Amino acid sequence: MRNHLIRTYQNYINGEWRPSASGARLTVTCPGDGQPVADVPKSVPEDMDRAVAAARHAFETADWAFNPRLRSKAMLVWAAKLRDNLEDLATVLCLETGKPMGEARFEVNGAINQLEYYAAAARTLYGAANAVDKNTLSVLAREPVGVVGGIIPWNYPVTLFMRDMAPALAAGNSIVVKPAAITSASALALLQEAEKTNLFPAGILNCVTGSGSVVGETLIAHPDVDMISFTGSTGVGRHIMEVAAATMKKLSLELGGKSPNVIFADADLDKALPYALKAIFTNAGQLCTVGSRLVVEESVAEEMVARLKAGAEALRVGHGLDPETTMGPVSSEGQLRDVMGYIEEGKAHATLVTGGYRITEGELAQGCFIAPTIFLNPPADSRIVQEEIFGPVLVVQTFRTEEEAIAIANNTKYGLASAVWTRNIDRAMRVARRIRAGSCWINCYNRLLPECETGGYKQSGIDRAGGIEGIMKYTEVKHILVDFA
Ligand code: TAP
Repeated sequence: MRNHLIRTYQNYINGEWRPSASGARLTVTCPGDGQPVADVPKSVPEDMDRAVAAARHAFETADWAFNPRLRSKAMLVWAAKLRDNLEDLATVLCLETGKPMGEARFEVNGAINQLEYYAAAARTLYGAANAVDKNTLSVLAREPVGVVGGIIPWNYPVTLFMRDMAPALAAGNSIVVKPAAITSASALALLQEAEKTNLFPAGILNCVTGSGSVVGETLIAHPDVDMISFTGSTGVGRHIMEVAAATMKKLSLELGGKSPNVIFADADLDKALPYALKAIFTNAGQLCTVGSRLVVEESVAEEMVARLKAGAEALRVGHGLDPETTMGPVSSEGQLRDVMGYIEEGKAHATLVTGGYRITEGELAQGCFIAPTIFLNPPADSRIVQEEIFGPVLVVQTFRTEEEAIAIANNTKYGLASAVWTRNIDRAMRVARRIRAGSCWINCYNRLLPECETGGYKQSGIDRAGGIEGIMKYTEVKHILVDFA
C-alpha cells in the first residue's frame, strides 16, 4: 500500500489563506490507489460570498483593470515561479488525478505556455476607431467584463484553470475559481505560486473549494458575478445557462464531445496510427476533445483495427508515479462505474476488439483502472456511439464514400473537435469544411496550442477558448464618441 504526504490547503480569498466558515474539510484521494493525498476546505455559501465581495472590490478599486503592463508582468513572473516548481506541481496533479507523471509534467508545461501567451496578449488588446465625419470620431475600446467565475473540471485541472483564467486576468478581470471537488489541490498549488510574485493585488485572484451543488451554485447565481466560464458536462452547462439567465451573466461554456477521427485509405497510416491511439487513450480517455470515434475507410479498416488492438494492448496501465506507466486510472469510483456501464452496454451491441473490463490484478485492484477498450461497428444510434463516455473506450465506425464519412462524423449532438487524414489536399479541405465541429485537425490530432481556438458547435458549447478569441470573450466593447465640432 502506498502512503502519500497529505497536503493541507485553505481557500484563497482577498490575498489570504482562509479555512471555510464552517470549519469542514474535504479529503482528496488518489484514484490510482484510493489513498488520501490532500485536505481542502469544504466550503459553504458564506465563503463564496466573501470571495465574490473581494473580487468585486478589487475589480473596482485595485490598480489592475486599466494596467495591462502590470497584468502582463504579474502573469510572466507567475509563469516563472510555476516553472521553478514544476516537478512538485506535477506530483500534486499526478496524485489527485492519477495521470502518469509524464502527462502531469506535460500538463503543467502547457499551463505555463498559456500563461505566457496571454501575458503577451494583455498588452495588445487593440480597439478600433472610425472617423464618422469631419467632427465625429467613434472609438471602440476593449474593457474587462468585471468579476469572472471560473468553474473547472477534474480531468485537466491545471491546463483548464489556466486556459480559462489566464485570458480573463489578461483582459483585466478579477476571478473567483471553483475547482472540481476531487481535484482541488492543484488549483490551490497554482495560487500559492501566484502569491509568491507579490504582484497580484489582493482580491484579484480567489479560489473557493467545495461541492458544485453548494458553492458552485452560489457562484453561478451571484448578482455580483458578471460572467461564468465553465468547462464540464453538457448537463451542468445547461443548468448554468438557466441559473445565469436570472442575472443576465455572460457565459462561456465548453462542454462534452464525441469527436470523429476520420481516416481515408490514402492516408499515411503509419503516422495516423499512433495519433489515433493517443487521441483516445491519453488521460485514460478523459479529455473533452478525445478522438472517441475512429471513422475509417472500409478498405483499410481490418488492418487499422488489428494495429490499434496491438497498440492498445501494449499500453502499460498503472499508477501515475510508476515511471513505466503509459495510461493511468479514471478519476474516481463514480466515473469508473459510469464507464463500465457503457462498456457492458457496448458488449451487447458491438464486437469487442479488446479490453472491456476493470483491472483487478495486484496493486491495481485498489485503483480505478479500466483496460483500454475498442468496439467495432456498433449501431449508429447506440449510446456508446452517441454519448460522451469519458473513459478509455474507442468505437470504430467504417465508411465507403466521402459523403458517408461526413454523415457519420456529423451524426451526434456534439460538435467539439474532429480530424481528417488523407494525402489528398482537396478532399482534406472539403471534409474539414463540412464537419460541424469547432476544430478540425488535418493529418494530426489534439494539437491544443495556446495560439489556437477550441470550442463547440451544437451541444458542445458556447464561445471559444484559446487564441485571440479566447481573450476577446472576457471583454466588453465600449463605444466612445467624440464630437469636436
Ligand atoms: P460536472 O458535474 O460537469 O463537473 C464540472 C465542474 O462543475 C466541477 O467543478 C463541478 O463541481 C462543477 N459543478 C457541478 N455541479 C454544479 C452546479 N450545480 N453549479 C456549479 N458548478 C457545478 O462533471 P462531472 O459530473 O464531474 O463529470 C460528468 C461527465 O461530464 C463526465 O463523464 C464527462 O462526460 C463530462 N465532463 C466533461 C468535461 C469536459 S472537459 N468537457 C470535463 C469533466 C467532465 P464538483 O466537482 O464539486 O461537482
